[in-house]
Amino acid sequence: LDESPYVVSPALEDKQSVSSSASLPRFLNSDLNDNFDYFIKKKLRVWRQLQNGQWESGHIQSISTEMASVLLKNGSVVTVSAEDLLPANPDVLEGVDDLMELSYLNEPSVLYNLEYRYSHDLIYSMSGPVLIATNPFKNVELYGNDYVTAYRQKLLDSPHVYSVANTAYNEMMRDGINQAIIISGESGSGKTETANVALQYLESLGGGNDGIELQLMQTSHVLEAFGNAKTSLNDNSSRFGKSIAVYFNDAGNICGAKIQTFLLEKSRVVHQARGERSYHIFYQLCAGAPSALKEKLNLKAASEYKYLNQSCLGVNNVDDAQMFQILLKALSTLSISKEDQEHVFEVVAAVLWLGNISFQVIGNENHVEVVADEALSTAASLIGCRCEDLMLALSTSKSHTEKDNVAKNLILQQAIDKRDELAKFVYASLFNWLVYKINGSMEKGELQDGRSISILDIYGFESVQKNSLEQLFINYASERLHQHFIRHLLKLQQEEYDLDGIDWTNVEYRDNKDCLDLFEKRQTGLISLLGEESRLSKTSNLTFAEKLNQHCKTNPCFNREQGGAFTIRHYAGEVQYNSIDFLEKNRDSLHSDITGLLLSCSGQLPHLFASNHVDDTSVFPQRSVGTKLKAHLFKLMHQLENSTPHFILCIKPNRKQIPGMFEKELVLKQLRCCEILQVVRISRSGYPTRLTHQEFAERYGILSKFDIIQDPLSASVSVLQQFGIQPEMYQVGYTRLYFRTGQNDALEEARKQVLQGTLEVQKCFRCHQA
Ligand code: AD9
Ligand code: MG
Repeated sequence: LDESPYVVSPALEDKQSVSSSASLPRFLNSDLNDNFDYFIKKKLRVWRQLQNGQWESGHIQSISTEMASVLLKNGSVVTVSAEDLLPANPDVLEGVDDLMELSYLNEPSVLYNLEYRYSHDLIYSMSGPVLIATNPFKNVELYGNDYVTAYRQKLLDSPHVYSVANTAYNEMMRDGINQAIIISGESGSGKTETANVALQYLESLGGGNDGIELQLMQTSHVLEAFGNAKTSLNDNSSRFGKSIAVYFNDAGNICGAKIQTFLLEKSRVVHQARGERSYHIFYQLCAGAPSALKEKLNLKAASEYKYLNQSCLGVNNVDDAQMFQILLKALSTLSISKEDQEHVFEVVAAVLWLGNISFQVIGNENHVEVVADEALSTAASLIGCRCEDLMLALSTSKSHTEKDNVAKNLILQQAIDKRDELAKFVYASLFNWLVYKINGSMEKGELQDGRSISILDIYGFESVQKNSLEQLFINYASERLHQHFIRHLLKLQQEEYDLDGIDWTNVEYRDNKDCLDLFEKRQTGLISLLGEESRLSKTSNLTFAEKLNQHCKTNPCFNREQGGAFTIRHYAGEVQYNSIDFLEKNRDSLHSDITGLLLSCSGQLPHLFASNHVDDTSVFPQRSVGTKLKAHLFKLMHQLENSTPHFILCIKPNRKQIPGMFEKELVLKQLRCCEILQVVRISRSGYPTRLTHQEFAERYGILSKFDIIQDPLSASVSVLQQFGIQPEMYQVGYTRLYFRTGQNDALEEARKQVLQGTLEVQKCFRCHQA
């Protein structure tokens, strides 16, 4: 630090926030003026921006008003516009734990710091209150019992998920307030792994005698087998959102846990894009089922099933058979009986066989009938119905006319859709049922409000080649969570400073409110319009696109494209969506004859799924998928608003999913989307400790000679002066006193000493209070 004799005002450090009015280079602006000679004399390091936007470091040789000579690492000297330079940090700050410690906070310095750490396998860094986790794409030696113990005992304090979890735990025990560990990041950035690491820490806190902590980790094996799949962005992509709340008793031991899941991507069961797979469980079952089970389910190799052999069958470095063994163990640990496990696999196999059911065209009107083959008979036997009933349900459709129930014959595409509808319904119901069963086995007793830590792992932002309703919903959920991030880290703090009248230079940031409005506006937002178009008859994706355009064209995040396509400018990038299938997918209706078929089944689970469906639709008959998701996210936000948040941002360092590769521009894009520099800036120049005048006077009044009842403000200020707290280290607001980090430590210490040692002062304190 001794190379850096000046304090840089946050507003002047960064390229984006520096005014260009002065004639000096931006990094030597105004109050740095006095240090100009010093900067050159010391030949301090700078970053120079290259044509391609990247940055290269060098040392300043000389500088004029507009141009600077810079000595580069390779020994050459270049003369560049001083406009293209930013100050670099002194070597002593290389690889600091917390970006807050950087003397110069600008994009190249932050990137360099993260890259330096990444190359030393230091994948975690703090950026003020946010933990940044850069995906190593390899095993790093940072986990396990020894590390857990070291973080618990505070023998280690470098940034880590363990340390975030430990803070959450301590705050929960101290304040009696629910905590939330909110993990964000784009697809493949490491959210699910990070959530598992956090869970591992909580697990180590131990439970009572009921072994609940042992069950916690096993939940991931089950949820990932049934809810994760290989996508083009991630070999183990979560196709559902998840929040797991771990509950504690007064002694601080785990006493229960509860999982909430959000919207599983159903379409994947019947169709996958190029290079992608369906849910892991299908391949695991085919590869790993013991022979008796294989025989019972009439199982073939994965390649024999049409739902699986569309594009890709294996995942690099993953042994599906071995994963199946891990799954079986997890199901047993979670107290799912052997009998129930068999029912589960019957449903999984039934889905596979349904996919192999084929149709043949009969008659002149292109009507179809189901081919009576092995696929039909196995599927029927696995769900527990007669072949004829299944044939009828898939090749005809009952229309309820006033007079009679007339069965209409279907054409090929209608029959395929109906078959797929059945497969998707059964699979999604199975997933929800598993979550329900797991919750049942982890609910050990009364769960107390204010004694829980939730770990949130919602799907990450996605932009793929063909973006459909699945991506739209995933990105909507991502926007919702991003708003929470912004609100807590950027908005609320600054609003409070503003309202309380303290001296504060506002830090600008991009709010995603417009984008959320686009989705959520009542009646004219995307979710409402989509719901309405799905409900009405004679609508199509084109009428939807037209309506959307009509109501949203003035929204800055919306753009209509050709046909039924449109573009949304998300916080994490622009995505073009094609609305073909939107209405169908959003309606997500189940033909009544499919429900009827399942209700008549002897298979325990299919029957249960159908009756649950009937119950649900009788409560909310017209709810579309989008409306349900919106309601679910609102409920989640409500829970989060009542919890103390702890943010973890996962960063994907390269698109290839390989270790050791740090693509700067990709990382920068992610840091920018989450306004990380602004978060650090606000934390650095902010005042994390706040007390109302009354609270301050009551707590530290015993250190003051003034009467705190009569005049709390004078009492407070006198204490601050008495302890030599510098004026720039605190601010006096209308209602509160604000302190920079650590500034009240001296007061706390003095207070402790007074309370412990000086009776006389205590008496005096009591008489003040009286
Ligand atoms: V998605 O939005 O669900 O598509 P995530 O959840 O953000 O995505 P995930 O946790 O699945 O990403 O991580 C992707 C892959 O990165 C994992 O399968 C691991 O191979 C790898 N990864 C992530 N974090 C770590 C880690 N801490 N250590 C080792 C990791 N590997
Ligand atoms: Mg995930």
